[in-house]
Amino acid sequence: MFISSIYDTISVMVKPNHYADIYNAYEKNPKRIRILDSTLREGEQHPGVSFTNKQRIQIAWMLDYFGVDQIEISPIVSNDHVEATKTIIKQGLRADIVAHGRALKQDIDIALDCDAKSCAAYLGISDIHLKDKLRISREDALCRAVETVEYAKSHGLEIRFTVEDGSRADPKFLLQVCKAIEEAGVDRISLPDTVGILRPVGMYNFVSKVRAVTSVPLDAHVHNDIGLAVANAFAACDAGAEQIHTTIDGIGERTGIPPLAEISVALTYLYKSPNDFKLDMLQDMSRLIEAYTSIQPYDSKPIVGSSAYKHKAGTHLAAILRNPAAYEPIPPRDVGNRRRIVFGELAGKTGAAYLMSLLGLKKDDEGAKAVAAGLKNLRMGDLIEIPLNDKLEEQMSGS
Ligand code: HCA
Ligand code: CU
Repeated sequence: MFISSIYDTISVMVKPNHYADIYNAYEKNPKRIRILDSTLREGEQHPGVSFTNKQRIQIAWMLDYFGVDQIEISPIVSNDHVEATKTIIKQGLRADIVAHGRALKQDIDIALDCDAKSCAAYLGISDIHLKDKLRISREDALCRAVETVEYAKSHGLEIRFTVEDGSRADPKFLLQVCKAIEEAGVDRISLPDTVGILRPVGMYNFVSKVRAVTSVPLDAHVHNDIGLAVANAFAACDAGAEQIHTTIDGIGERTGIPPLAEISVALTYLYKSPNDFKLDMLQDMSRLIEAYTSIQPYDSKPIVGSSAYKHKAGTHLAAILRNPAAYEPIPPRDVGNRRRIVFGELAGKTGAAYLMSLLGLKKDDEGAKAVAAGLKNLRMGDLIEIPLNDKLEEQMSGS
């Protein structure tokens, strides 16, 4: 009796995620992981996506207000993109605007023409890219990489260099290129898993190898072909990368790259990275991209999906009505989403009683049982969904 009451007291004092936090915590002073958002570059490589310049400018403002560190755009694509890049740079946003292009002087010139302070150049370094895409030798690639970096630096630009398809390149050549561009003065190196072929420990090893031979800040650019992009991005950070590339809703070539929502929420809540993101903008940003692309995120998409905060099974409803943290790791309002209760054949007695109280009916045990049985008999699956407004949430916490 006495022991169980001690346990009861302890269990109410401890925050719901406390023990999970103990498992997650692996550093006393977590380092800050930055975000580069590439919705305007990688995102526009998603099939069917092409923003207008007005939309590009609005997206840049939103990303900046949200708190990302860098925003990437590719002025080399078209005159429209040049205009968009120039205009976005003129806004004087807090985030760096990175002009992305190939490892060619002519692309660096376009970045300069846009008055960019920061640029990114990519060059395939795997044998398949060298032989079948670029048709150049390793020596040529090495020269081109160094010359591009030197050219950008001599024109006063910050430059990130991307060793494209680096995860499939000969590690000896990868390290040779990284060391050579470091010597040439590169400001950051992006380590991409361009075709999404690594598992998390593979990404860890890939980044560790480069981390061991250079002190240049490293970016993780990972693709989601097998669904491991978010996990791989964090594995890269464990190995020393300090900036993750994202897009809103994860749009990008093929299956895309890590979504901004998952990365920013995990950084804040699971990695305790000291960023200052306005997480409550996340669902609105996702809706904006949906409106501009007609790509609807799947309903169970983490954080921003329409089902991410729906509760359905009777046992879940019973717990949620007492304390939403029972089935919500992060409160929906923190990320701009809303809690919804689904009433249907799984609602059970507690769900039925709650539904009755919402409809102004007197709650009684027998009535609730009858309504629960009625919902089950209808065999209609989900009958209604109720988004909880402030008043209902208050009532819930007061009951
Ligand atoms: C591309 C390739 C790239 C570049 C990544 C980066 C990749 O489409 O240009 O510049 O960091 O996945 O390797 O997106
Ligand atoms: Cu990519």
